Amino acid sequence: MSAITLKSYEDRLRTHPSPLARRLLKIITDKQTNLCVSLDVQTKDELLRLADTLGPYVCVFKTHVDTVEDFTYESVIVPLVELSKRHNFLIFEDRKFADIGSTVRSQYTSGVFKIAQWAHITNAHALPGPGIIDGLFAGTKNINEERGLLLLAEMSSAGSLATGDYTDKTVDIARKNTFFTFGFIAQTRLGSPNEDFIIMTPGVGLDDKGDSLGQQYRTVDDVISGGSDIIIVGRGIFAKGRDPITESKRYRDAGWKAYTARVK
Ligand code: S5P
Repeated sequence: MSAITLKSYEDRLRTHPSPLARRLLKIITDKQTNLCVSLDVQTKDELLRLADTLGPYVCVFKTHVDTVEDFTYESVIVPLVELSKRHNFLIFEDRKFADIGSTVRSQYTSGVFKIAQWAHITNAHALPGPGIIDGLFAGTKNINEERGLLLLAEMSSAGSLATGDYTDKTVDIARKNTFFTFGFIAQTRLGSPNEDFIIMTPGVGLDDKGDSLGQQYRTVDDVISGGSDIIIVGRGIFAKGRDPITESKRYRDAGWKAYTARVK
């Protein structure tokens, strides 16, 4: 893939249509990190410990709170939000909504997790059509802080059906509300050159090629030179035998170096 030239994060934060994206671009610029760590752990102690120790190196922490076995709102979300303020990172609940607007609105705002209350970012499949964005956006009505949505336009897993026409139509759907839908989970740069979607890319690993369940990894250089804005890394940082602090610094440095080369 040929290298893509894009404006700096700092230039983009002045003009981005989404308040959440402007806040995110400011954090990236101030902390000089385009690393999102995927906190895929099963206990609240591990989640909070990692959020505290790795907080300085990331712009975003991505969570799957439904996999935390001892989850309670008070013991997980309250301290996590506190840590997000202390270390200046955003929280991204990787919920991958995929239902009709009315249902996703309830899933986003209610139940045990009340995602809209605390997750600055969440994501959704475009499969149900534009009503899914309307439903989620309606869920932000009484929230007095920036909220943003990413659509899954492409996936990292082998055999993904989110390609070609599906990806193009996902971009079209995102265009209907760029105040809220600020970007994509994707593997490539999407949107036209005069648009500014934030691309967050999972399936990033410097030491592995994939796992036994279909995950596929690309290098940091490959992903950022291809026009992605933020790398999402999970097991590259946490897998057994790896030191999360050492690996976070390594991915942060690699991500920033690749970005600096891109904006030159
Ligand atoms: O296409 C995708 C989209 C997502 S959000 N591929 C992914 O792997 N993800 C998520 O990124 C996945 O749910 C997991 O939480 C993370 C990748 O984790 P890793 O351990 O493979 O880096």
